[in-house]
Amino acid sequence: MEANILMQFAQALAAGTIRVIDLSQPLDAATAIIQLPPEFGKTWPFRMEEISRYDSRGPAWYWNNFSCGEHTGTHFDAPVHWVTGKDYPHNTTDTIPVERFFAPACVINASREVEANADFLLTQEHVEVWEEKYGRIEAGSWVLMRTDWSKQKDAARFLNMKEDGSHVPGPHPDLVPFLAKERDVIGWGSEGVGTDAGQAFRFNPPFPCHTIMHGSNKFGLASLANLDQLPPKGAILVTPPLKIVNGSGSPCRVLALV
Ligand code: 23J
Ligand code: MN
Repeated sequence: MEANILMQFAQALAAGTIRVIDLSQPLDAATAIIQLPPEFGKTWPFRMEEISRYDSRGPAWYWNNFSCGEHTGTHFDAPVHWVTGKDYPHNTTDTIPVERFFAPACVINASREVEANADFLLTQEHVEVWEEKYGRIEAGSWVLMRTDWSKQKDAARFLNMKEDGSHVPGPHPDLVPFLAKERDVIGWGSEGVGTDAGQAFRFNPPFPCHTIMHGSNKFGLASLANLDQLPPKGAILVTPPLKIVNGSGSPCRVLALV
């Protein structure tokens, strides 16, 4: 065995003893985008236009233009995304210290509860039961809520909009300060279109995950997939957003080392 830890890492990847799991959703024009009440500004959906494909527009090359909102598909939320996080230094996609894009993950499985209730909210009690089994959530860890919601491939079912808004699971408003302040996590990740529950605009405070996580200089990951392939503890996430100057977030190829 190679003594150098990075060479050990390379060998483990080559041997398959460390596997890489893709936690990202495919990104195309069908990718669901968040629907906010009509008085608010709108995010663009993902759009792609071919520039050339080995043809008269470019005989030897294929490439595309694309456009989308920063918060499209599997994406990273920076602290500056919310008004509560606007004054932290290094709170934008281009200034967050890059070391923070590598962190361990705790995966809490709520798929059974969500099957019975699309509005299920993960509570502190649920997290404490998880901690009794797997140990205390370590400072600097991601907390990922596994719901299997990402298995809804149809955008309408994924957003689950009703007369009274979207019905998608997320964190209970009382869980968020516990994770941010008592566990000092690096951020919260969920399989829904945003980090907050679909009905979170009604909560006190509204959008508690955005308000409190970003207000504590923490991050968010939304529209995650394949959380069912992760162990409850022990995976390392790789989550670099694009280096958008003053960006509030970006689509992100989220990878887990297992
Ligand atoms: C803007 C306003 C409300 C929400 C969001 C964005 C997101 O979920 C997001 O993608 O950050 S809830
Ligand atoms: Mn977002």
